[in-house]
Amino acid sequence: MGVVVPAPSRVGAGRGRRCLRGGVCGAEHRAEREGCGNGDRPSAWRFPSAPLHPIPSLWPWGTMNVLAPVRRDRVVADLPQCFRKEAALHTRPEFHSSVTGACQEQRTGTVGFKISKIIVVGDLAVGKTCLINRFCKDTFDKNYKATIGVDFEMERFEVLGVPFSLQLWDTAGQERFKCIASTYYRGAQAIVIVFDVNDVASLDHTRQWLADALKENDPSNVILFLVGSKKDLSTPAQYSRMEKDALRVAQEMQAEFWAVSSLTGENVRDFFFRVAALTFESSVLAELERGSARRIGDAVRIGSTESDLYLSAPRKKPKCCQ
Ligand SMILES: Nc1nc2c(ncn2[C@@H]2O[C@H](COP(=O)(O)OP(=O)(O)OP(=O)(O)O)[C@@H](O)[C@H]2O)c(=O)[nH]1
Ligand SMILES: [Mg+2]
Repeated sequence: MGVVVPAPSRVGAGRGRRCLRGGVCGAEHRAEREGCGNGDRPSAWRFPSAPLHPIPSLWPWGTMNVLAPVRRDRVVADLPQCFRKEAALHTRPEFHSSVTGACQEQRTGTVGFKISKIIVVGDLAVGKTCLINRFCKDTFDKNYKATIGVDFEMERFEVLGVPFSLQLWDTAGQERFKCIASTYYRGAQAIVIVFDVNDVASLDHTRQWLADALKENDPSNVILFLVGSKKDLSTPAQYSRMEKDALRVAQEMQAEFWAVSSLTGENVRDFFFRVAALTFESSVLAELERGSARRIGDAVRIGSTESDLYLSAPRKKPKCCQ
């Protein structure tokens, strides 16, 4: 689709600008640290303005690792806990033991080099952009400026000693931009569906947002989060009424539920740490599974005669071998 993404709604300030070449960029451009090939270097590649503390232990691959260093406050040493046990992706107190073992033995394959794509969807003005900005830049803008198309931010973590990057895609909630935004849904590892805890209609609409996002992704390969925003605006009584409904929706979707406030920052950091940790855990488990599948494949090849390996007639030997 020859989409020309309109001008960004919030220019500069470290937000990722879109590829003006059109089509799907995102993860596909991650290797293009020089930008999108059209001179429009995504601004999210700029290093965060906060002081960085390169930690030597964060660089097990030495000069191979060309991404920005990990900030000290992005180090995940223990599994961050869920917000509500009733709607959690899992309630284990620690990382899966095979994941911990793989990290200790540096058997995480390509996970340390990959960038995981997280898409953030939901109705207009529910607070998607503010949520990302609170975490990535520790800022909050009380004025509403609609996101036009999509924006993205990069966040680098270190999880169990392994570098891990998240690309956070902030999509537009306005109907007129939905078509553009949905072209960026593909290849997500996690889908974050945001609603406003003070607006029951926005909770109802989360089912449709999920359905649209899953059209572009394999449901068995993505992890889901349902996030209620603007918690600061509801009274405890209003909030607890809404939470019952939200937990039900989250259970239906098999999503993990969180409630946050980007204004006060309540739960925002914990939420993104949980996203990073669970995405990391599932990436390592997938990598281990791929590794063992490869080993089983090798064992089959070693133990087989050539005739076992080919369903059709065995390949002819080259003339020189006859
Ligand atoms: N009180 C309060 N207001 C919030 C919070 N989060 C967002 N807002 C306000 O809600 C409005 C919309 O926020 P945005 O983050 O721009 O909403 P959005 O979901 O990105 O909207 P689109 O880009 O149009 O899809 C802004 O005026 C914000 O200041 C919050 O946690 N508390
Ligand atoms: Mg927005």
